[in-house]
Amino acid sequence: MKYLLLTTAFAFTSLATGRAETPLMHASARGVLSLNGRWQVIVDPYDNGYVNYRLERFDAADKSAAGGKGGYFLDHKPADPSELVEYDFDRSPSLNVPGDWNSQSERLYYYEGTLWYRRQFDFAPRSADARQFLHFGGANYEADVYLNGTKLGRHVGGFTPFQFEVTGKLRAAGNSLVVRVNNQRHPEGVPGVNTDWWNYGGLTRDVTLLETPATYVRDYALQLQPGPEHHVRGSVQLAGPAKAQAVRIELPGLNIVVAAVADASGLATFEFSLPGAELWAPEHPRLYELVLTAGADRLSEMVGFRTIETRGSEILLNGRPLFLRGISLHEENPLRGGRATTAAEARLLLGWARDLGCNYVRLAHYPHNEYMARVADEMGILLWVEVPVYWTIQWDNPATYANAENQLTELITRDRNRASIIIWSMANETPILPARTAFLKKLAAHTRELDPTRLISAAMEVHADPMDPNTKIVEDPLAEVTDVVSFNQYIGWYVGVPDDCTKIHWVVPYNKPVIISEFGADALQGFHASRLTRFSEEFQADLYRQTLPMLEKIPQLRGMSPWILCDFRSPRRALPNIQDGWNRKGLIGENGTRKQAFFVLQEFYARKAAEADAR
Ligand code: GCB
Repeated sequence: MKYLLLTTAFAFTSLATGRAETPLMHASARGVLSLNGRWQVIVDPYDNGYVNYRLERFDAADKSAAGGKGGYFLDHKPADPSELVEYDFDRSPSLNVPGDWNSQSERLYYYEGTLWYRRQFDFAPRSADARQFLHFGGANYEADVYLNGTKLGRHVGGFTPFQFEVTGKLRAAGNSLVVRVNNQRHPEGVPGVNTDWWNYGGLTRDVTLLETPATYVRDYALQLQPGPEHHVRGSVQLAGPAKAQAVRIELPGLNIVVAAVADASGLATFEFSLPGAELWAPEHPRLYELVLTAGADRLSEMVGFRTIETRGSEILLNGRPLFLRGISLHEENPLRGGRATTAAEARLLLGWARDLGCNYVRLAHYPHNEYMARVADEMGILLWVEVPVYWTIQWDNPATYANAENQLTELITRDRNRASIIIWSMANETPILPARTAFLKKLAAHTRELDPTRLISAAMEVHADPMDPNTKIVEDPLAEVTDVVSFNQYIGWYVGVPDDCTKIHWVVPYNKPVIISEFGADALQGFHASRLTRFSEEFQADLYRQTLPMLEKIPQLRGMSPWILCDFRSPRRALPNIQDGWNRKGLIGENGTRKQAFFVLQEFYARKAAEADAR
């Protein structure tokens, strides 16, 4: 049984990843200078600015011949004006940050490789002892970061934040921030080389300069305990020279002020109760201002309090059974075909989900930007979030495991104070093999250690009984460690026809809640034909009509997230005049128009909501 609220994880030390970067902190509450906007760019398909003609890295400590023939895109300023320099950021074109490069330039549409970004800025620190951090919301897939000609470090993984401390490295005027971003796919990467989504490259999320006092609140966690007492446990982690000091925790809306003292490691733990607090729930997503103060540092965020747990096949939110009326979502704005990057786009997508009648969304297949969970907190939408352990990755490769674990750690570190998030998902549609199961069980154990309060899941697969193709079995040793049993199924699209749905018999031998993580069919918005014609809106609507009663036959069914809210770009989907590079399983087309199936699901969810109200 799991419970929780808001977040937890008192094991702050295990969040350290051993990389050169400084630990993540609450960027949205700390930003002093946005570095969003136009950045100069140089497209570098042969990585000429990164390696010389012997393939030695210019920024490697042990290079032997670096500086020989080859580029040098960093901030190299020739001492000798006659020196050959074959690049010029000043005369190069620019792109928007945050933003993927593919949707900003036709010639970069399919580009997978290196692109160099440069941004210049001035900066005046608030005080002499203030600390500064450069924070990147995300860069797909690897980023090498240089400030004023010095390398700050590198980050691998396309969807999670990273930051570098730059205290003492900034100039009052003319700072030059250069980032090499490379989005090549790698067999040992996470994800690997094959995905059903667009491999958007670039600085796809906000870039911000953060500032703190010398000692600052590096992290915090608050957790509502299950039960009627509304008891909260929490902790604050300080970083800096004066760790052992008083910490104040305030919830002004509830007239709560709690005093705690951090120990020599900067950790302060505390407990308090919340008499009269309204709990966070989809119907009333009540958020309270939380103010943390330690010495000169003050951090303020909006937080909600709720518990989530399972009991047998029930999912309980604040102790009450819940049915998850969901939809899956990619981090993409279909109206312009590109990564969604802003709070407004999060509101657009989650607003469409709410119009559908959803109280729940699956953010597939990688960590979405931070706005998604913050907007979901405000709108009252429960979330499943996941890491891109997708289809086929190198289960036996320790570096691949370390990469997946690091992405998950960064995600949990960023988001564990979001009430909307109830499920951490480990993987999507992975094969039942000993190495894979060991990999995912280890990842699940790591997740529990970081956050023992939320539910753990994975989108598993369904198999037909070899003796009877209409008997569908969900059996996976991974389900031993997940709190919910989730699986994708495509009866009627990849397997048979929608009319088969009436014949299906389910075997799901677990006394755990079942969430169907995907089902669906492609339909080109505006293409009308008989319900038997693939790619027509009628076919898709019929598949939904037949699938919903079939799924309701699963006694433990407690939710679903059909595939998918909007059509999305995918290089795998080439069918001319139908797909044209888009996966058409959206309930909403690329122009924002709703397809027939949208209304079928909307009606079903209206019934489910009425049933829940009647309980
Ligand atoms: C799946 C995958 C999803 C695909 C979808 C499809 O099972 O999890 O990423 O986009 O099927 O459309 O085939």
